[in-house]
Amino acid sequence: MTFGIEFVPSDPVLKIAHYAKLAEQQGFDNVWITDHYNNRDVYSTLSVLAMSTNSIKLGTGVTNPYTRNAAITASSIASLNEISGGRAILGLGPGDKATFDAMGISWDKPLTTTKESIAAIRGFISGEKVNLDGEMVKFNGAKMAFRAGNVPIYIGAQGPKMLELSGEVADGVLINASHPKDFEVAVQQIASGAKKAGRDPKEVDVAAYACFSIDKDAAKAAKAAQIVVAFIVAGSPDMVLERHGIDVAAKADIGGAIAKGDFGALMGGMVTTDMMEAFSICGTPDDCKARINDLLDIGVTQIVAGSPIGPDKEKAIKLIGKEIIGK
Ligand code: F42
Repeated sequence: MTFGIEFVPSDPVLKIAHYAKLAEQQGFDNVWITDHYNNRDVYSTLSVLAMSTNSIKLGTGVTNPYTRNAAITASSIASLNEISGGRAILGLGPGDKATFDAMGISWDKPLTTTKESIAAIRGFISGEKVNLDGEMVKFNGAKMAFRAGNVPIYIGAQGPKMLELSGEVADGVLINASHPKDFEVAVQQIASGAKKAGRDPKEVDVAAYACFSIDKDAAKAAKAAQIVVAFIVAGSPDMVLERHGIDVAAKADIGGAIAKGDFGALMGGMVTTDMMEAFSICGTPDDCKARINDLLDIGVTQIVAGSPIGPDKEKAIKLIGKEIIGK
């Protein structure tokens, strides 16, 4: 099992570098940086992390094939691989419609675009002249002028077809989920994609990209995760809510409270214990360890501690290092 940590560069880059260094010291294997146009740039952030750490692997968690052409992504990730001495990982997912609507980008065929982009990026990274006449991605003899070694490619996926694609073509998959019930289904879908491609499903690193909140005081840990869980509920497909026995109507209520900025209502009972249980790894080190063990039993191979990590990030990173990774 490996441990990852996610940072959202809504924080200044140097602050993230401080946390990443601490995570490396505490035994984390991977740091993942999210990519949204309105935050600090993912590759600038990862380049600073490359210079301030020594061994932790550095991943985009995740970038997308719409805002950046596949050749540009290949050049960026290969540059990071060179700067970091071979520590880069490319995490790629299709992104979401609302973001691209705001940017005036049409979000067509996300699955096909992801699949074809990965084929092109693999070609660029391995130094090939890329000729691709895909449905969504086209290249006519483009080629990188430099090589910087191999880069593993992970896919950010939740849907059945995306999970199957991950099994077919990816080195790993980052799944935004925290509960064994979600992974029971996902692991089967990944395995079916792998088998289709003649691969051993074990070749695919299955990462729980989880809402994580740890503190010695369980109530403090829960309080820090409530808002993140509210956003997850508001954005979850009905099928996922039903899988966890959560009233689908609550989604609209929580979405409404988020839209109004009514955080008092959200913190005052709208986010139920069942929701916390379904959509976060949360509580004391023992609580978190119990959930992690359940996830490992079901086939998860990497735990990524995502936002909020804990009520106090620095304390939380140290607590994970001492009480979970180090044990
Ligand atoms: N998105 C970001 O923008 N930034 C991030 O930093 C980020 C991090 C992140 C981390 C982990 C993670 O799991 C996801 C993350 N995401 C991030 C979101 C990510 O980019 C994707 O939005 C998300 O993972 C994709 O969700 P999904 O697997 O549900 O895929 C969507 C596109 C979907 O609808 N999938 C369907 C499925 O069954 O899997 C398939 C849809 C399909 O088949 N489409 C056809 C096609 O060709 O695309 C077209 C069908 C037609 O009718 O035309």
